[in-house]
Amino acid sequence: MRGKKRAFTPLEGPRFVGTQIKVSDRENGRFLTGFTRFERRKGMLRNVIRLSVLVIVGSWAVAPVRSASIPIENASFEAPAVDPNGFPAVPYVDGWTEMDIDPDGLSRNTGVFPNTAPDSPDHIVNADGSQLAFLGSEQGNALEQDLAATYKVGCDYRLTVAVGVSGLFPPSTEAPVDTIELVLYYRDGTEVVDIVRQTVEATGLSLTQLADVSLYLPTVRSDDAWAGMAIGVALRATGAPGGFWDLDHVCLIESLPASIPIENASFEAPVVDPNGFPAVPYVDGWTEIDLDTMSSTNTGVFANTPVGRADHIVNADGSQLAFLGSQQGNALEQDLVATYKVGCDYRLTVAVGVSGLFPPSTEAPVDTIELVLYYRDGTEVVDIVRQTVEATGLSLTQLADVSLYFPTVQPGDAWAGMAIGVALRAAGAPGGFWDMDHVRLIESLLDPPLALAVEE
Ligand SMILES: [Ca+2]
Ligand SMILES: [Ca+2]
Ligand SMILES: [Ca+2]
Repeated sequence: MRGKKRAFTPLEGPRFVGTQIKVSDRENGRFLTGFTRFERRKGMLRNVIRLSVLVIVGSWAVAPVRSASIPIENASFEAPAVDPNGFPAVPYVDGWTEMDIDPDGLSRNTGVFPNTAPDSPDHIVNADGSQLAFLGSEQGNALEQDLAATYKVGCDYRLTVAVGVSGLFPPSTEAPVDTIELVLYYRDGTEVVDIVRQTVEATGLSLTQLADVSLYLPTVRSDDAWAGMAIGVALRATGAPGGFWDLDHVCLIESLPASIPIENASFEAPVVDPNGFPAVPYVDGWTEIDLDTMSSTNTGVFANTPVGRADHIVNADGSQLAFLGSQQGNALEQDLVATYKVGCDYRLTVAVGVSGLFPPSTEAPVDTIELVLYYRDGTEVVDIVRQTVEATGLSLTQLADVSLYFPTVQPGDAWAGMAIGVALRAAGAPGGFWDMDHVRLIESLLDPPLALAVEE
């Protein structure tokens, strides 16, 4: 494109003609790419450039790159290439460590084979590329690979493999049913240590159509032994001898769950006057559903007491918390800017404690609160999922994290694409107060563990 003249028509405005150059945008202290020569109003070029910068930044903010495919060597088992004029299988798999218990030492329990011609009755209709792997069904046979990538703190992982069964020598589908395991492991020294395993049964699998099976590893924490260690992938036979599995298209997706913004999530506003009464009956950013319609004294914020005081909350986030009267009907609600995204799952977490002076009842009937995710049908609040939390066992000086898990949003769900609603509702009798802090909503792109889905 260098030196070549290009014409473009921005937003049906005046026609700009020119070559691409850098333009200094002094107001924002940076260089932008633009077009030099243009007809008519000069100001509009600047506006168009600004607009395009905004659009780019905006689209990053809305859809950040949050998941990535982790490279796996020979993930589709296309190597070594099988000679089309020779025997239609090779007992080796490039890039993988073969655990092969072939009693004759010929490595015939693991290898690769080419798919048959499309008109052949045993053609695998959804193979990836032109070859697949075979794996003998007897426990002890396996394919393993230590990846260059490592388990990253804050990320979760999904391993997916396309699985089928040999037409000539299928694994047993009668008891004891043959199985394989998908495994994610790390190494402690040289020893393989499994982190998660998913067992897959031969029952219902096809010889001509592979089924995707998945293994899910939840968010890696900094204190996990595998944090920062090389990722290990294993596909292990765990059955009896005599059968063969077909494997293809091993895929590992790494995803960084996103934190969804919640206004005043830590209840630091309005700021409580340090020289005044240590509580305010209002909560910025939240809709207060308060049974005390006159004075709003059932919902508000309060300042944590100083360190060393008997009622100091040791793990408060920031310097303030919210209080919520225990009587059913009191609640804090917030309609977020973010929407429920198809394919995502959500975890709402709140730090909860009880008032030292007026704790909710821990004797029958025990007071409870509910964490709720909702959407609005018009103006009406429609609960999607609720989690009840009892006052029993909660502390006045140490908050406990309680969570609501909401699995994958499906395309047909009424709330798909709707604004996310968060509610914290009292569901008990009057007389007590709950302490709440640090509301968090995490969105993850990965499904929870998939059940084996077999398509006929
Ligand atoms: Ca393949
Ligand atoms: Ca082999
Ligand atoms: Ca706080």
